[in-house]
Amino acid sequence: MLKDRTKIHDAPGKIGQKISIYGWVEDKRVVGGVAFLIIRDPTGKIQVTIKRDQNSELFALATDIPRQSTVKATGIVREFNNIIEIIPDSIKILSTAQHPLPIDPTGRTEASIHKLIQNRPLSLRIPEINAIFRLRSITKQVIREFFISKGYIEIDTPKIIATATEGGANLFEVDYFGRSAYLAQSPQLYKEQLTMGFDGVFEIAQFYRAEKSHTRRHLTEFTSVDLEVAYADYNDVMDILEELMKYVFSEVPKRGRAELEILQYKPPPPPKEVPRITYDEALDVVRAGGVDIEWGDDIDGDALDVLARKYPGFYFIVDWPWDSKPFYIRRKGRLSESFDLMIGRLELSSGGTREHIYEELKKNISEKGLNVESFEYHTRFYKYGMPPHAGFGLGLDRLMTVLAGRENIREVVLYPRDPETITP
Ligand code: AMO
Repeated sequence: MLKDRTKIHDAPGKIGQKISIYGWVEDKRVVGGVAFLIIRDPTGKIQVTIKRDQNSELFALATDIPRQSTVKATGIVREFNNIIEIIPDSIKILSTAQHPLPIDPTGRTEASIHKLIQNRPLSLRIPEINAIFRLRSITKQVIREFFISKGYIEIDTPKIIATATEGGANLFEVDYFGRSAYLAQSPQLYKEQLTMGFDGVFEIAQFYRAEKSHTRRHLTEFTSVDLEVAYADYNDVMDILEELMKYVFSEVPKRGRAELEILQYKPPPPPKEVPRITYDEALDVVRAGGVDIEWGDDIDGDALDVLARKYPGFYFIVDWPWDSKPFYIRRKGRLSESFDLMIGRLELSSGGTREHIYEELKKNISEKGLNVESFEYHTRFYKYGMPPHAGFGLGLDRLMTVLAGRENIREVVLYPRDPETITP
């Protein structure tokens, strides 16, 4: 099949030639003695024209084909009245679509986001939805390419783990042959350990948070882009993250031009320079905007609205109170060497310098009220020459909402998981 397949977007270059296309019947019209099939594949659509008086058998077959059936059409490509069409000498039905369909894959009748997700494979026949996931694939490729160009090593860390990394809450427990195990919330501790032998490591993988959040930016299974770099501090990795954002927001629109055209969307331009404001400065902005906020509070709700009005693009909030950050972040008095990368109201990434001194790390663990012994499997490596290191975790799904111009994180994830949904 593949050998004789011409992708539909290549058909206009083959006028006068005989080609075979494979795709689905998006639409069908019969006008007098002429049947018009609109056949689509992921690359585009084309008209297939069959005249009754030229081929009555094919005409009968074409008029009977249920829409959305998958077909192979073979024939000569021609241009007529500025329309590229195929005059088929054969049409083969490869798989018939049963009606009624659960959603309208032409996208003309709008379906709820829930219905689209429940019928994800079929929804991919809607050009906009198909374009979102192609753009996601392009984005992952661009990110991977960036990291590889820096010499970082792609790693795979376990998703079934014995202890929490991001704190005890939000953990999915699994029965591991009669013992308790958990789904990984992030690759945090493993990626840190691996800086012992590599200059930098990255992973793009799914992680799990048992958060009963019903927002448009939280999932229970999300994809994280993680980086960890040896001999680096938080300023160094903010530089890398800023460079990554510049690269992604300039490369993705170039390589995903066709997809963004279908979506009729222009992502924000690559940032020129990303301001770095301290947590304390952020509180000043919030208070000046008339919102009450105590030192130590998270910045969310109205406070975030105020901040996003002053900084509608990318910005870092740095030096968060140590109390608000996990044990692995390096402490700086009552503050920490940490950052969040924001775009407007949306947190895209967080990271920081890690504590790499064995005794200090153990102190951090106990000050967070965690059991020092249960982290010994991890902390023991810090006795053997762990380099200073820093890194970040970037939410790919959230990033995709910005790149594809979508409001809801569920629109950019093929099979999203939230507290209510674990099917399909
Ligand atoms: P954090 O918990 O801030 O940090 O997560 C990093 C980024 O991952 C994304 N994210 C989520 N996206 C969708 N649904 C969720 N439930 C969800 N939770 C997190 C966000 C967030 O900014 N280990 C640290 C990172 C590090 O320091 O390297 C961590 O996991 O975009």
